[in-house]
Amino acid sequence: MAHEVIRHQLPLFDEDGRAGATDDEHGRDLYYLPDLPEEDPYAAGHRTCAGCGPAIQYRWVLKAAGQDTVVAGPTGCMYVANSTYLCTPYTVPWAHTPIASGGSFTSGMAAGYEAMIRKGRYPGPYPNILVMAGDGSASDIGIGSISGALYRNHDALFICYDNECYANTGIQVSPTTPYAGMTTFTPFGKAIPEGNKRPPKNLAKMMAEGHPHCYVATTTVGYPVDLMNKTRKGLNHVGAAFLHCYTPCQKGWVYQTSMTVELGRRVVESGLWPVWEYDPAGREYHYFHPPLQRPVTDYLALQGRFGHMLPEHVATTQAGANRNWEAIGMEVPRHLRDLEDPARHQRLKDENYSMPLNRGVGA
Ligand SMILES: Cc1ncc(C[n+]2csc(CCOP(=O)(O)OP(=O)(O)O)c2C)c(N)n1
Ligand code: SF4
Ligand SMILES: [Mg+2]
Repeated sequence: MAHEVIRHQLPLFDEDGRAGATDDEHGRDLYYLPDLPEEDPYAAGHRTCAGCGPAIQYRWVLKAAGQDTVVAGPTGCMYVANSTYLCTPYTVPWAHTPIASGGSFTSGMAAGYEAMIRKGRYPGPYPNILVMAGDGSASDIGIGSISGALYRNHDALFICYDNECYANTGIQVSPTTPYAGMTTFTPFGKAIPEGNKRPPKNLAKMMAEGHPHCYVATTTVGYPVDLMNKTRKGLNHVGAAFLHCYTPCQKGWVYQTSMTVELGRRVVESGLWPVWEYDPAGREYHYFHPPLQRPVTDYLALQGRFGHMLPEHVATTQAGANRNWEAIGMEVPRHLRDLEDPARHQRLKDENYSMPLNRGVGA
């Protein structure tokens, strides 16, 4: 007789801190945190860079998932920096997979647990199963195996931690590198002054449109409660879920280490990273409308990877952000429309708070 597969239902956290508690001048309560679990299945003692966005994401995701969790990680910074010889920071079972196999490995884990529980060989309940893949893995080398896992609807959460480059091998361009983002493979120069000419692949929308039965969401490390709740929603969803999380890379992007979380908010407030959820039951998108709309320079100037941008490049980025505001159903204020004109800009390195331009990024 087949045994029943019992699944966890993780309660959601109170989310007022994202937009509801608005007692500072920017409409953001940066200090709000609800009661969070004390456990940290991603413990201190790893070897990522100071201010590493993916490490912050790993910590919040595993705090939300809890102790009854199994994790896979395809090759990337978060495999290398987290697994020095004979040591990992995980207090839960964890496996390294080849960079292309995050999806297929996790499918196997999910199918294996389900079969073992049904046959009475594992007592259950069904554990939280998740994989955290970099953007190089999830949007490029390993996208096929993740898409296959989503299509087959394995009961697991597939996360892309997006630091917008192949970081571990020396900050090379990836499909999610933004327009004008400098990497070691997209240096700026006389022939190509903007560095990277292409806009980023819209990975999360590809996953939602391509797999309409899956729960899909975007978030950033700037909104810890949103990230933790979407982790729990993805795990509670019976079937496959995909989460795309913006995670700044201090080494590759060249910014002050204390600014990781701030960047995670500014990228949303400047219209460059729409935060949304796709509900497979109603086949609907729910967009977060931030209380503040900033010019893109408030975001770009904090990072050395953009320091080479000329006025026309900044104007192009603003035009892209404005189209994003329209796509999520927000008005584009007059002053942001005006900033689509290159004549309104100076070179980015001349903006206030501009970080030094760094040609040796990732070297
Ligand atoms: C098939 C294959 N190609 C290339 C590599 C080399 N490689 C190791 S880590 C890495 C970078 C992965 O980038 P990403 O997935 O974005 O993770 P990040 O390093 O940025 O955290 C690459 C290209 C590999 N391990 N396997
Ligand atoms: S290179 Fe970037 S992603 Fe890698 S450990 Fe450093 S900050 Fe984190
Ligand atoms: Mg990456």
